[in-house]
Amino acid sequence: MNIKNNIILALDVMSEKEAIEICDSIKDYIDTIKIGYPLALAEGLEIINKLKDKFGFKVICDFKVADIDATNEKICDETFKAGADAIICHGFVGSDSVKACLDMANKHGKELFLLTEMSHPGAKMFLQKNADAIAEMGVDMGITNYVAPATRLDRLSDIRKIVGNDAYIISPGVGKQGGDAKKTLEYSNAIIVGRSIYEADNPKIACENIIKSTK
Ligand code: O7M
Repeated sequence: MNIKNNIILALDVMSEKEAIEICDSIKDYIDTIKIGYPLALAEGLEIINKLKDKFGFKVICDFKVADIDATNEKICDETFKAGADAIICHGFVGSDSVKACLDMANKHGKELFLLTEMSHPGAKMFLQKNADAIAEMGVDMGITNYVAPATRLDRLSDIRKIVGNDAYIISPGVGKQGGDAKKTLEYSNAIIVGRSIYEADNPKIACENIIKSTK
């Protein structure tokens, strides 16, 4: 995926109106947005095509798909039909569940991102212990896109080593969760930023400052 300025906006706002206002202010700097449960549940999946049509964005749906294979297949199918360019799935559910997502992404000619280790402190309880194995599973399955944390650069670096330099890693946790944009981009292809942009008094200037900080 080619992502302008290597920044993905995590658009976790709760209304279409707010989403459009934020997108309008950052559209010169950002061409890829991540829509998760907050906005999709508040406004429905139609929000995907509304924002794509209005701004020409690429949309990554962060539904952290984590069910049995048969259910994952249905979730991914509906999400791609609704216009998503990519979907994010969890890896801890195992290769059969992940394969259902990968097959559906391939069927639609769209992309799949595999979530390895998460960025929040709670990820250390269970997920971290298996994150390397999740990344290895992704490599074995031929997956080329990954999500790995900006909040633990040692772990991000470990995951980069496992998936290799040709893989595409996107990293959440910059800003509010404590991660640094420039340091993260030493290992990641793009950062995911939410609150530091959409909660800023001026989201456009917040974007400019993040981009400047990465140079
Ligand atoms: O910049 P923030 O902290 O306001 O937002 C970060 C976004 O990234 C938000 O949408 C989270 O749901 C998401 N995220 C994480 O913060 N940590 C993770 O480990 C994974 C994700 C994510 O995008 O999952 C795919």
